[in-house]
Amino acid sequence: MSIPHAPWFTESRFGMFIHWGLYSLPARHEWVMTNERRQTSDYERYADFFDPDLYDPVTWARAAKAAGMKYVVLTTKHHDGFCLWDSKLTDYTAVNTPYGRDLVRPYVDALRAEGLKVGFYHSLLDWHHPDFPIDGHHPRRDDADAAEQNATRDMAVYREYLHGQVRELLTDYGKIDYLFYDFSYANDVQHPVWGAKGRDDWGSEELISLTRRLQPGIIVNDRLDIPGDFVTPEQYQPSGPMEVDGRPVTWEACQTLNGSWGYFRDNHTIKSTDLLIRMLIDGVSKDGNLLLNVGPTARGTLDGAATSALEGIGEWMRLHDRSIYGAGAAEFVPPADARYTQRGSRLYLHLFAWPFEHVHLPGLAGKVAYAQLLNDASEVPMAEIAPDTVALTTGAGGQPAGTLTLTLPVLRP
Ligand code: FUL
Repeated sequence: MSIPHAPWFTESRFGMFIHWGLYSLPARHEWVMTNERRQTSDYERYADFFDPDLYDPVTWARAAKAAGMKYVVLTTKHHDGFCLWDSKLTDYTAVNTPYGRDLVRPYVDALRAEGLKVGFYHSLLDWHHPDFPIDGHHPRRDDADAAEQNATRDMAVYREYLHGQVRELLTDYGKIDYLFYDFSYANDVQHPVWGAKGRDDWGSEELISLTRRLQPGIIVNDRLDIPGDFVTPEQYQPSGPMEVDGRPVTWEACQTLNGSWGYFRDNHTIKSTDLLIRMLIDGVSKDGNLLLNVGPTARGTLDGAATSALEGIGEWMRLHDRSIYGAGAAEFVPPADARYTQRGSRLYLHLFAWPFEHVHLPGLAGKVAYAQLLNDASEVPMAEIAPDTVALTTGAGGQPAGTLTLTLPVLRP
C-alpha cells in the first residue's frame, strides 16, 4: 500500500533511524534517565560534556546510501528533552554545549546533498520540561512528593512548547519529508496514579494539521493516537501485510541492531548481517519498510559494529536491490524458510536456508518463463514435476541468503 501523496516511501523500502543525543554519553540505553531515576540536574550535566568533535553527517549519509537506504530519520529531541537543533524555546540544546552548534542543519544539508529523503523523529514526551507531568514513564515517578510536584506542572504549557518546537523544525530547515512522533500512550500505560496520555494531551489533531500545513507532502507516523500515513511496528516483524480495521495500511518496522536505540557501549548482542538482510526481505515480502537504527557515539561516529553491518547489507543490496525497491508482497505462497517479493512481472524467491539440490515451488507450474540467480544472472534449470509444482535445480553450493529471480511471463491479465 503506497501513500498517495508520497509514493517514494514504499518505493524506497529501506531507511536509517538515528538515535543520538545526550544519552550517547552514558552509553547505556536512551531511556537511561528514567531507567536510573536520574534527577534532571544530574542528567543535564551531560550537556557540559557533549562535544561530538567527529560529527560529520556526510559520512552518515554516505553510509546510509551505500547500504541501500533511501531516507534517514534523526532524533531531533528524544524523551530526555535535549534538543539537537538551535531551539529558541529552551536553552537545553546542542548550541549550549562545548560543541556549541546546531546539529540539525548540517544533517539536513548532508542528506539533501546525497539525494536522501529527510526525516525527523520528535518525542512527545519530555522528562526535562518543568511542565511535563510526572507519569508512569517519568524518571520522578517514584518520588514521594510526585503528586505535589504535579500540582505545579501544566500540560497546556508543555503542549504549547511541543507545538512551538515542531513549528521551528518544520519552518527553519527547508523541505522535510518524514516525521516520526513518539509516542502517545493512551492505551499503553494505565499507571494507577498518573494514568495515560492521549491525543488531547498532545493536541494531536492540531499538531498533525500544523505539520501538514508547514510541510505539504510530509508523511507522518501513527504515534499521535490518531491515524497517520503509516503504522510503526517496533522491534517485531508482522506476520503478514498489516491492516487496521480490516483495511490494508502502509507500514514500517523499526528495528535496533542490538536492542538499544541509543549507543550502548557494553551491549555486544548485535544482530548478524544475514539476519538484518532477512528482516528487510521479510518486511518487503509483507509490503512493509524497514527503518534500521544506528546509535552514534557521543563523538559523532558510527561504531565498528554498525559500520560493518551497514557495509554487509550494502554488499548484498548492490546485487539484489531490485528485489527490494518498489517490490512488495507476492500472490504466491513461498516454500518453508523462504520469502517471495514481487515487482511487476518479476517474482523474487529469497531462500533463507540454501536447499541442497532442488527447491519445489507449488502453485507456479505454467507461470514461470525463466529462472535465474539474481546475484550473477546464472540460469537455474527448471522442470514441472507435478500438475502445479515447479522444481528448480539450485545446485549444491551454499549461499547465506540466496536470492533466485523467477521471471514470470504474465501474472495479471
Ligand atoms: C520508543 C521509544 O521509547 C524508544 O526509545 C525508541 O525511540 C523507539 C523508536 O520508540 O517508543
